[in-house]
Amino acid sequence: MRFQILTLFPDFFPSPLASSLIGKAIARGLVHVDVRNMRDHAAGAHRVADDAPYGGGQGMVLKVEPVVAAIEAAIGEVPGAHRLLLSPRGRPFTQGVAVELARESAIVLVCGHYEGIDERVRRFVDDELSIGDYVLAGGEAAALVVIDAVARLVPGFVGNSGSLEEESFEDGLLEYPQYTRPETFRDARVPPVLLSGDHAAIARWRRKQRLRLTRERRPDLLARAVLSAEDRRLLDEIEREES
Ligand code: JCQ
Repeated sequence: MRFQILTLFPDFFPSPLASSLIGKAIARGLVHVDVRNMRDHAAGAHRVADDAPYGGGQGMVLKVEPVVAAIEAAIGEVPGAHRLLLSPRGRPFTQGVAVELARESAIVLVCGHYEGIDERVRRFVDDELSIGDYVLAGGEAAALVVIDAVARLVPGFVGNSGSLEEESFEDGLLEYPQYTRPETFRDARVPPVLLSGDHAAIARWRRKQRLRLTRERRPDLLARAVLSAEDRRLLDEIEREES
């Protein structure tokens, strides 16, 4: 899997990409990341990549020519790469989108900046993605989020079993609570069922915790979750325990 990041701030990337499991995947050759400075495609001795907005207003706008030249250079290197623009206006980035993107062999990530990017850039990308409803100073952190979520789905990535469960985001429920040693920490005990060795009881407890947490914290996810008859029974139990 190959990523090309197009940015005005290439210094943003080396240490996050060298760290953790992404760094390991890069070192193993499973994932390849190139960082390209769009300023190298800007014209003139001063390589100016931004300009004042037509019509007036605050701040600066990223110019269309250096961005499109950088996209075209990236496609010249990797023909057929999927081109993405990160922006608050994009299609919401979800696990489902990460699964779709993991099927691509190459992805170009364009990092916007300033008050925005010249609108005419948009016809030179395949999709525009938002990682959430907030405004970042630039698209760099968003590009790292997308790379992290997609790269971990690449077969061979550490901890990726390549299971169907993982790839479908399973059933759309939040995960159950996890514990490890010690058994007691400042009066907080590990739930006894997890020490019981009763695998069926543990599986039931975990499922119920997932339903309880999703109901409490993310009713929007619960409404769309795939639930069995047993899940409905567990949800009834949870409701009865509450009242
Ligand atoms: C991405 N959620 C927020 C900021 C304009 C392309 O135009 C712009 C891009 C950015 C950077 O991205 C984000 C973002 N997902 O802020 C302003």
